[in-house]
Order: sequence, then structure tokens, then C-alpha cells
Amino acid sequence: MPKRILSGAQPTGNVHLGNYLGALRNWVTLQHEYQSFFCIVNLHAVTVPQDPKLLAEKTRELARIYLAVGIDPDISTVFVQSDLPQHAELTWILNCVARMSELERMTQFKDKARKQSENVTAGLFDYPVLMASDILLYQTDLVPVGEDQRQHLELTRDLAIRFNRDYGDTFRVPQAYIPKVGARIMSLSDPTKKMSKSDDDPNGCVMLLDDPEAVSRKFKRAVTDSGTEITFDDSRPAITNLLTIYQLLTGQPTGEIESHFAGKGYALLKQDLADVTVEFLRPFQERVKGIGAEELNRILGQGREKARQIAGTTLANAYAAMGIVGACTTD
Ligand code: ATP
Ligand code: LTN
Repeated sequence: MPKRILSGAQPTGNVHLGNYLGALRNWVTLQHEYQSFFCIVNLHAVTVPQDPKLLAEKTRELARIYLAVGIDPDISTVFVQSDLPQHAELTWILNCVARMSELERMTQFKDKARKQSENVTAGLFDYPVLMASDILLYQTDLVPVGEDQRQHLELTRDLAIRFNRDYGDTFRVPQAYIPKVGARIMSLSDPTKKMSKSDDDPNGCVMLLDDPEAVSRKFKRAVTDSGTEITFDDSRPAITNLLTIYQLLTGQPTGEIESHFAGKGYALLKQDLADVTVEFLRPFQERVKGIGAEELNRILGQGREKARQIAGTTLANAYAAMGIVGACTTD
């Protein structure tokens, strides 16, 4: 049996190059090697306020993006988190295993709570437990995510180990799978911060659905380092970030890229990078448009059925292990 992977992204805002290069792109490769589950985590999205109409639209748009980047629904399971009530049910169970103190240590919670200060929901605090449920329900071996999710993965492992110890072997203990190159794409306007859709400066972030003009403009305005050298060098984070994006999109080795740009100026690097990005985005955006509503319904329905079989069994086992009997685990 091939090992199983599961990952997910929130249907909020717009998907950007950081999401693609740090996450989606790896999923596409991994699906050929692993039994793969890719989830659209709309229940995570509502841990902060969302416009209901927009959330519904973005949920389907993200499913289209998964498919258009190359996730193949015939070999991978693509599904929407809220279509499986088991995610919310297992979250309750794991809430009774997780400790307040360990959730209080989560840096993503602390960052997000600081930004919102007053209206921090219990759901935001509980976000990592819902994520643990997503992962543990499918007896996942590996979880491909960006570096920023490492702490959540550690928590997931701790919860699985604790549950198994206290109630008997129920969950497979998963591992994070964090790619070495491109795990963290930085903002074009501030290379000390990760590229993020919540960036205050919209020029820092190239969206997968941006038109060619926006792509060129954003790369043209990208900040650079002092000096003129175009080489991969950790002490020059802005240029290294641009070169990393170039490398991931072209697949060329480091040395080849450095000699291509040797003696050339930053303006040319930015122009080349914009061209490469536009060429990558054009067919992708065509595919997004080409996925009709009925086809999407069929794919997500098929994903839900495949997911339900596994999630239902795991949840039933977890209930039984805890002595929660007579519980209805099918919907
Ligand atoms: P944002 O910070 O833009 O709001 P996010 O982390 O909330 O992004 P999600 O949609 O939840 O985005 O995550 C999708 C995936 O993209 C995750 O695996 C996350 O680790 C990854 N990711 C997000 N930003 C980057 C980045 N700048 N570089 C690499 N990977 C990233
Ligand atoms: N927290 C993740 C999204 C996420 C996820 C998951 C990733 C929710 N559930 C399960 C992997 C596995 C994020 O913000 N990127």
C-alpha cells in the first residue's frame, strides 16, 4: 500500500505564487507517489470573519485552482472539509485531549490574536485542533506544508500519540513534509516577510489569477538589494527570493541561472521573471476557466464519497476507543 498524504488550503483571499511554489506544486508531484487527499478547508476560514457569499465562491474557485495546477481527481481525492461532518466531530473529541497550555503556545494563534486583539474567537484558538482532525481522520503518513505549519504538525503528532496512549492505538502518527527549496517565498515588497495574501502592500504578492500587466508591474516594483550581483546569496534576500521563484518556475539549476544573468542588470532579471511567470500563468488560467460547474460538482461529490469511507471508519474507531457507544457516525 503506498503511503498516504493529506494537505489543505483555506478558501480565503486569492491564491498566490507563495502558495503555489510552497505547497500546491509539490502536491502535484507527490500525488503520483502517494495516495493523496487534498482538502479545501472552509471550516478553518470561518475562524476569522468572512463574507458568506464570497466564502462560498472562493471555496469553489479554490477547487478549480487545485485541478488547474494539475491535481488529478482520478488519482487524488479532492474534497471540501465541510462536506464531511466527521472533521467537526473529531475536533470535539480531540478538544478533550488537547491542553489549553499547548494551544496557547501556538505562534500562528498568537500572531493572529495580536492582530485582532478584541474579537478573537474560540474557533481561532481551536484552529490547530481542527487541522489535527483533518490529518488524523485519514490515517495520514505525510503532510506536505510550508515551514509556517511545522508547529501545528508537532501538535497533531502529540495529540495522536496521547490519544493512542490513553485509549489504544487509533491514529497513525503523521510527519511533516517540508520542501527544501521554496518552502518560504518572500514578499516582493519586503523580503524579510513571507509572501502573504494578508500583506498590507498588494504589490508584494503575485496572485495566480493576476493578469499579465499586474504580474509585470509587481515584479518591476520588487525591492532589490544593494549592489549589482545576481547570485543566490543568503545575505542578499531580495535577489535570492527573485532567483528562487525563477528557479522553481523554470526548473533550471542554480549555476545555469547565475551564468544566464551574469553581467546583466536587475531590470532584466525582473523582466525575465515577469515573462516566465506570465507564460506559466496563461495556460493555468485557461484551465481554471475551462472547468464547468457540473464537472466540479461531480469531482467534489466523488471526493466526498472517497473521503467519507475512511473518515467514517476512523471516527467510529475513536468513539469506540473512548467508550462513546451508540453514537451515530454516518450522516
Ligand atoms: P497567507 O499567509 O497568504 O494568508 P496562508 O498560509 O494562510 O497564506 P493557506 O491558504 O492557508 O495560506 O495555505 C496554503 C499553503 O501555502 C500552506 O501550506 C502554506 O504553508 C503555504 N504558504 C503560504 N504562504 C507561503 C509562502 N510565502 N511561501 C511558501 N509557502 C507558503
Ligand atoms: N493550517 C493550514 C491549512 C490546513 C492544513 C490542514 C494543511 C488546514 N488543515 C491539514 C495540511 C493538512 C494553513 O494555514 N496552511
